[in-house]
Amino acid sequence: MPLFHPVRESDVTRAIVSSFLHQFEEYAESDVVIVGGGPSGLIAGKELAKTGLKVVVVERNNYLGGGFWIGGYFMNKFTLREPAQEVLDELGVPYEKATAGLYVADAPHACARLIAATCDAGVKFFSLTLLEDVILHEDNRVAGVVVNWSPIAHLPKEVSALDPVPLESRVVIDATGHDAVVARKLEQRGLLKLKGEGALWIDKSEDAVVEHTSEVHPGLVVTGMAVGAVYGLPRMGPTFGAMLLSGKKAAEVTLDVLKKVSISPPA
Ligand code: 48F
Repeated sequence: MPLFHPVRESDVTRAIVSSFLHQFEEYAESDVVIVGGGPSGLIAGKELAKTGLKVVVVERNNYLGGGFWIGGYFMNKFTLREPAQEVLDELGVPYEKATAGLYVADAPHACARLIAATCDAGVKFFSLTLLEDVILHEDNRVAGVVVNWSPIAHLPKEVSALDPVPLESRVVIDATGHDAVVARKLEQRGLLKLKGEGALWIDKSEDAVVEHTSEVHPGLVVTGMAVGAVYGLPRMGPTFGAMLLSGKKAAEVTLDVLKKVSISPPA
């Protein structure tokens, strides 16, 4: 007597295709698109989805977490400074005190818990999905993103010339880390000037990143290391408190933006 229920192979394919397409169709329009599934993007998504908003994360890799799986060098321990350990308390991640105000934790544990909490909050994900461009509407307001299947970037020209598809949203969050990919799309069109990331200075960088987490252009909020690239702030290396608190602030900023604007879809 077999352990598993009998099933047709074609039903396995149909289950995947119809579930994915249903979700893709539903999230062709959402309240918030977050580009980048690293720590700052995941925290922002979790906080926003908790309020009932429709949130989707677009991630070019086939896994979420960005740089949060590894702390520094090749070692999977990360640090954070007070008061960011409170976020680990919320997520249920254990940590140890290293020195006064400095904590160390297992990166895989924290990353896995953060991903799970983000899923539990209701955020949806498009993996292997690369941001190619932004949608700009009246007054150059960012009104969504243009995405493609990410392996396309590594394929021959005949294939890589495939057209991408647009995803509409009321706000876009750039959580693409050091590259600040979404903000750069605006820079390419002369709508924003990026200062570029500064050299490492832990004490200065973390407060500055949280402080500068903001709406940099109508419809576009920046979080995490993308903030450093936009505002020319020092980098902080393997300490992650600012990523978590910047993600939280990005959610607050986004809620304020959404309160101010009421954007209806095109007729
Ligand atoms: O790099 P990442 O973890 O950004 P973050 O949230 O955190 C930075 C820290 O990991 C660390 C640090 C802090 O101590 O210095 O670097 O700011 O996550 C960025 C995510 O964005 C994805 C990328 O694969 C990663 O998972 N990403 C980047 N470009 C694109 C993208 C793109 N064009 N389309 C889709 N996803």
